[in-house]
Amino acid sequence: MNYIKNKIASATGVVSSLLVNNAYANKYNLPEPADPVVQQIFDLHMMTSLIATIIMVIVTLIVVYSLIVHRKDKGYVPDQNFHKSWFGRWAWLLVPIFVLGVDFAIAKSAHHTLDTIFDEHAEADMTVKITGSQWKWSYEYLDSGVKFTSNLNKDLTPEDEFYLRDVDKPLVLPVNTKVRLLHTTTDVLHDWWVPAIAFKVDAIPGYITETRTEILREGTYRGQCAENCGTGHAFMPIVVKAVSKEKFAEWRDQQVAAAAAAAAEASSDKEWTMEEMMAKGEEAFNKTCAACHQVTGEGVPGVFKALKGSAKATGDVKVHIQTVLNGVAGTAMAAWKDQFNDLEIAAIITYERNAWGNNTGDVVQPKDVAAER
Ligand code: HEC
Ligand SMILES: [Cu+2]
Repeated sequence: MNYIKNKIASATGVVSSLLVNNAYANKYNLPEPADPVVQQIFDLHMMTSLIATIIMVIVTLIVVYSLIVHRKDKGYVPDQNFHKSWFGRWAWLLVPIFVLGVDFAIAKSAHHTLDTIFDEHAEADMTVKITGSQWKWSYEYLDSGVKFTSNLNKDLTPEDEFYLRDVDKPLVLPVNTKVRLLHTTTDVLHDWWVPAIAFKVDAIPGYITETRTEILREGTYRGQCAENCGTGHAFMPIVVKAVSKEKFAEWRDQQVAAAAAAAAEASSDKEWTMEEMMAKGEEAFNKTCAACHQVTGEGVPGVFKALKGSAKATGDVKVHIQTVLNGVAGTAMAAWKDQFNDLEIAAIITYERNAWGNNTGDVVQPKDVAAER
């Protein structure tokens, strides 16, 4: 009995969320809009759902009425001359006119929304370039030069609320600011999709596509890649943290300072020890390279080469450095020179040359990497 009561309650919830425009919090509906264009899309969705619901109710009532009243076993005799009556003649014209009227009512607002979405001259206060790769997102704030990569948070388990929906570094954006989002990818089609704050377009290799957002409320917004981009498609979630303009400026300045400090460290003359490089290298490798080469360095036979015992990872250091800097053309092995500085690449290579029994004893220094760039 309680089960049925609950079912009725949740069905009522769905219907009322369709009928009542501001039942945003309902878990059966689209996410609560936090951007003016998304609000328009949401309103369109509510309007079409309402129209569809009304039509469905009317049609269902007519069908049920006919099933009950027009039964042969009740002696009902079909009207053979319906088409000769006034309604029978004019219905062929009136019904399509009515349907077209409904279509135009929807098309008018839909066209307005599409116009807003494809406005090529839209103003923006700042621009973020978003690059999809198998299987992570990289962000670059073109105004301040801040850039970083956002990876799946692998520490969560299926019991956690945001399992597979959380990242190590979220995209931080200020509220009430017009942000232009530029989309591209380094490999296959991806699609940066955060439904509460922005409409979506495909990210296409070799092209730049564009969307915008103007986040109205502070908070955390989550999304996913919306183009099937390979076996890791489900493991490249998106998290956007919207903060006040002041907090954003503070965060941005911190990032700029941290990047400058890291660059200074990478280009200093310091000779790094094996322990320092192994620790740095292991962290970076597990975060970025293990997706394909695996934490064990054994790769996936036939797909991702093993680094454990590999001739390249134990042979000539220069060739090894070149492979990591420039990738291997025509394979999934990307060029990493733009994503890591010399220190990071030196650490990763030192790790690869000494982990998993690859005991070469080589400690690669940042200047060795700089020489190969
Ligand atoms: C998207 C999957 C992927 C990721 C991520 C990846 N690799 Fe690779 N890597 C490959 C593939 C595929 C090859 C084999 C290329 C070929 O056919 O020569 C390869 C080859 C290599 C080789 C040469 C191995 C050999 O024996 O020829 C090295 C070294 C290497 N990768 C290092 C790295 C490092 C360092 C990282 C992280 C910064 C990394 N890879 C991230 C897919 C990947
Ligand atoms: Cu993707």
